[in-house]
Amino acid sequence: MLNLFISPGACAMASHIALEEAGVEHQTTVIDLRQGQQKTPEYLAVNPAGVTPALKTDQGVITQNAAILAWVAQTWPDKKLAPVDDAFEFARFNAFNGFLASSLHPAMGRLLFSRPPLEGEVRDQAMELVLAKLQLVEDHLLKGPWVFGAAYTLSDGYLSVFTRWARQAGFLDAGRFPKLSGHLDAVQARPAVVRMLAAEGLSAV
Ligand SMILES: N[C@@H](CCC(=O)N[C@@H](CS)C(=O)NCC(=O)O)C(=O)O
Repeated sequence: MLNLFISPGACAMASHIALEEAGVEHQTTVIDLRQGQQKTPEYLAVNPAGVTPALKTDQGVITQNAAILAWVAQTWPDKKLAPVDDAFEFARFNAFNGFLASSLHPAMGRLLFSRPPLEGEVRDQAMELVLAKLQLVEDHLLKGPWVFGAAYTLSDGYLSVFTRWARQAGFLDAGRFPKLSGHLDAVQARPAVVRMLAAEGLSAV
């Protein structure tokens, strides 16, 4: 059976949502990041990079949310979780996920999870960078109602990880980011996401 290594509330939620949306049987294994379980020999044998998520499949382990999302969408094409039949549209799906992984996620991670926490001008600059990236999504990348328009894709669940963090931290201002705020509400209302949140012991924010 598929085994997804997760850390509740962390970015592995994107892959967890994907498995729930696909409706495939899976189990989850919790890696407690605060306890440093991502650096234990047992987990490093699964993912030597020492981060979650990692997905154990019959063929081996897949790491990186963007890769797991593409694999889920391609493995269960009938679920229509990404435009897998159109090379151009699928490239755009991967480009959006690449932006989340390589741009928005690192910027938010630095702002919210730096230890020791950022302070003063350094924190202000980190916040400006995050707000500029959210503005890019608000103004250009999020077509609405879903990222690519009328059809929900796994990019929507992935984006919601970061807007969830932003709302929890108090800077997903619905006045400045009306599309992103409405998008997060819509994602959190999906049955698959409700199941994911319950399985991770979380609530909608
Ligand atoms: N680009 C990777 C990022 C993975 C990542 O950084 N995961 C974080 C949680 S959101 C983690 O496990 N951090 C633990 C650590 O850095 O020690 C992905 O999307 O899979």
